[in-house]
Amino acid sequence: MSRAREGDARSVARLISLVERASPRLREVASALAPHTGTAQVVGLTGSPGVGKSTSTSALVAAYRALGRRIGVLAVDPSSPFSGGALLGDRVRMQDHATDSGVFIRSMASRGHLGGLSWATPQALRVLDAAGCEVILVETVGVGQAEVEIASLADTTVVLLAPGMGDGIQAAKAGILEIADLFVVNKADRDGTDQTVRDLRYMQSLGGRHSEPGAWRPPILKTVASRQEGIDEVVAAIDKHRDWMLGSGELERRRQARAAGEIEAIALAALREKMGDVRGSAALRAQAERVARGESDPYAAADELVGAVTS
Ligand SMILES: Nc1nc2c(ncn2[C@@H]2O[C@H](COP(=O)(O)OP(=O)(O)OP(=O)(O)O)[C@@H](O)[C@H]2O)c(=O)[nH]1
Ligand SMILES: [Mg+2]
Repeated sequence: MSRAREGDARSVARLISLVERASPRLREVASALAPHTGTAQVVGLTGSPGVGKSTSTSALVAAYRALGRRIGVLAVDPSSPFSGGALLGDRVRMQDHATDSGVFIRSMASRGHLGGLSWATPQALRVLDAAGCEVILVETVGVGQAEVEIASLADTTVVLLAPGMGDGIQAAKAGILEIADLFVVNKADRDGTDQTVRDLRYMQSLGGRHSEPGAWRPPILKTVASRQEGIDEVVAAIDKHRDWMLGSGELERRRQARAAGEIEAIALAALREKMGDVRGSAALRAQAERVARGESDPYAAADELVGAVTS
């Protein structure tokens, strides 16, 4: 564990494996890591499939490394299980950085395991944080819940769009406007970039939480990630957002909300595990009989069951 804190890549990898396996040793690990967490800036990247998240992640890693910052990357694939060789293509692309000791790269699948993002990803973030990563990039595909979850995990959420994908409209539908701290229109080498920027500006002008006085107004940037163009500006905007969050108290607020989510997820998982034993048990059957006969009501019966597993 002390090796991981010094940033030893193999020790870090081992600790993240404990997270993935939901190892019983995690309690001990989490307790030892806790005093060393809280410094990393967690940056979430989300957007439709193929918009350029992985390319942008890789470009951002290069930009941060040029600034000498130690960086972690978590690629979260919402569709394949942990063991399923998640994001193999991305791993290959990230080989550019694989030999750099200032970069930790890890992919995790979010589904099929204890509530996915809500459970495992924050713990992996803690490991990377304690290992001294100054910035942690979390890439996730923007489908359904995933982008909302990423927003609750990240200090700064970057929403990527690309021209000509009808993305602007999709963004509004998916509520992406509400979660973005930064918009990046990637593939700015393509036609329709300025139209996408205008669409976003127009949607921003319609209101939302960002239109309140003193609120952060998400900037709209253009990049060609595959050519490293506009990436330094994205880094600068992310830094600016962090400064704003520090000054406004928003960072503290988000981190407390994140911690609350983690505690809740762990508590509910523990409870569910215990309740699992209840299912089909004599205790449940007895309560069910009483409810069916009208001798008790489902609320009182549920209270008794919960009481039985938590006492
Ligand atoms: N023209 C152009 N192509 C780009 C740019 N950025 C990425 N691409 C290409 O777009 C394709 C998809 O890029 P990825 O980075 O894999 O996109 P992604 O969002 O990570 O995709 P998923 O993880 O599958 O959702 C690749 O072929 C990239 O080379 C860009 O700025 N301009
Ligand atoms: Mg990708």
